[in-house]
Amino acid sequence: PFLASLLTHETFIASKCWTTFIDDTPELFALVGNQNRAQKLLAYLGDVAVNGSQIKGQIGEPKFKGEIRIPELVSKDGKVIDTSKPCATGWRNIIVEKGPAEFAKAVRANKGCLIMDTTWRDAHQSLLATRLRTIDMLNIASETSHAFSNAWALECWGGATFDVAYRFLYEDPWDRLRKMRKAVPNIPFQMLLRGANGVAYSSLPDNAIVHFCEQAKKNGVDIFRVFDALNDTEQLEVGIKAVLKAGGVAEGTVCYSGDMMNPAKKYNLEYYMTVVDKIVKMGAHVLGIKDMAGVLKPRAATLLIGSIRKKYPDLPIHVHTHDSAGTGVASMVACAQAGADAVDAAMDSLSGTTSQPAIGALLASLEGGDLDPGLDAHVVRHLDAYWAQLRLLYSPFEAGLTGPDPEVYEHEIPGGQLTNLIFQASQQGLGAKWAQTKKAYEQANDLLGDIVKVTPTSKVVGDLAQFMVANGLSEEDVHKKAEQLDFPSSVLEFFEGLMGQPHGGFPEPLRTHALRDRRKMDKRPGLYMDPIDFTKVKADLKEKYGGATETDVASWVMYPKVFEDYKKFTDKYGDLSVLPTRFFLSKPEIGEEFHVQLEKGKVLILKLLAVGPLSEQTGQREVFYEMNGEVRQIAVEDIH
Ligand code: 3PY
Ligand code: ZN
Repeated sequence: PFLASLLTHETFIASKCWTTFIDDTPELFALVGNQNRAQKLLAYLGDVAVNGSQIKGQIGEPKFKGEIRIPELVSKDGKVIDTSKPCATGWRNIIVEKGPAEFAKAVRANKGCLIMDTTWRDAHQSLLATRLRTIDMLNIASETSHAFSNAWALECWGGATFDVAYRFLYEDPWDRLRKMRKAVPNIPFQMLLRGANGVAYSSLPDNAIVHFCEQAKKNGVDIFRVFDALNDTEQLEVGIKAVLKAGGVAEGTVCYSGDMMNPAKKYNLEYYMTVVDKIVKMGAHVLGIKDMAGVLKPRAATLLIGSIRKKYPDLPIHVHTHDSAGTGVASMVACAQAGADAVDAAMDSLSGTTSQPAIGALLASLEGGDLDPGLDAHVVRHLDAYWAQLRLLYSPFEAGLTGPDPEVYEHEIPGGQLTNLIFQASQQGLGAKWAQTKKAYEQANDLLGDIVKVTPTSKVVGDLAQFMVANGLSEEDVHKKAEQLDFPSSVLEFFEGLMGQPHGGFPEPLRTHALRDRRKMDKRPGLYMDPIDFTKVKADLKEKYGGATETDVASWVMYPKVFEDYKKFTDKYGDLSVLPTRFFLSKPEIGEEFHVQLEKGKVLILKLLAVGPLSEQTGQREVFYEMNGEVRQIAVEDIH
């Protein structure tokens, strides 16, 4: 049809110059673009119809099969909120109009304790293997902008969402950021940055972090929670400086580990105060406390936040926790009472256990008093009707957690990793081994010198624990056989110094025995690395892909192989981020109609008509789809 329209187009017939033809007649080329996209989309849908979804980590089909209902938001005084347009008021306006320093002052002057909603980042990272897709955030974006107009921020980017978007969802995380930003103009967007590791799993050259932060700020991030997994302040400084240079709000963060109230433990109040002092000196606008495992008990919270507040009356404090043991609300209330300006929580349906504490519970605990977060609990509850449906839609990624794990105070496994390890154990039928893995995690941590555990160091401890279980090694065995053992690569990278320097140094002689003739870095890794040649990277990518945006460059620098695999996938199937999640993860019923909006005003109406028999000759099946009233046939290889 394209060639026919082309040959009969009056401009073409009039033989106008070919090169201006594209500019003068964009509708024909848009048509071709859309047909191309539609064809690629059909290739994916055909694959799913024959072979099922191949999304990694997916077990079974979504439990939610109906049409997702967008709830009406009703305020506590019974008013229906008009969500046809996003809300325009919110804390972001202060950041945009007056800058990060004035934002910090304004939040200190605010009486209540603000809430950051983590639903779009940490909640699904901790409960649903980070699989939440862009479309499911955009579908509720306008409602969210109203319900959370007085929130500190939406945590919606960074951490594991960056590589998982490319790797397993075949989405461009930058595209997600830009779309979310457009849909939610009023609430600050917060991201999680792993200091000198960026959003990767070990350090990168300093200029890669600078470039990445510039791009993140330009594309929509306002507040950067910058942490280092070992609280190595030199590593942390790389991230904080990059954020300050980019003009973002720098939330310099200390990771909380162990039990401050137990004098036998390594990390005590004095230790934390020393790290805080250094973060303040670096010029961070906000201090973050990151309790990634949910081990900050209420009494410790009172002491820690109280001490920081006393020493730094003007410094905004923002606390993050996980509800693994079920003490999240109690701890966040204790933080608020001790002087925290903001605490983290998640939408009720995506909260609890390894995720953040429930917003509803936190609002109920603080409402009406001096610390009232200033959100309408009624509205938030209505909004949660959406997330209740989504939790079922993403049921294939549930880890099967049954309740709180008070043992977290011993093993100290971070929320996201705890879910992940339970999932892996259940997949391998290692029910009994799960208890062993937790114990081994504790032992692995001791072997490594009782380190702060969060991405990427938590992976090091987890890998060593699994290695010990798989090989039946005790702590003593590891010490004795260290010179012969073939340690996991993450353990060797940690020992090399690629993740920074642990407090109190590396364990010896284990480090030397494990490394043998590998290098030892005793300064931060960035000092050993050559800067990235951005001009060359850009030219190389341009040559390979015919074009490269600045954000493509940032992604390639962070994850070259992941980026290239993503490009291969989209070359074959196109941009699937527009496909509703149910049909991304499972095939429709025969004859069931569904819609895919390629872009504004371009909707495909689709219906699966039939899946043909297996051809012995080709190993393929014919799939018949109806698309906008026309029957389309796709030949798909049956991989079963
Ligand atoms: C991450 O780095 O992805 C984390 O969520 C750490 O808690
Ligand atoms: Zn977290």
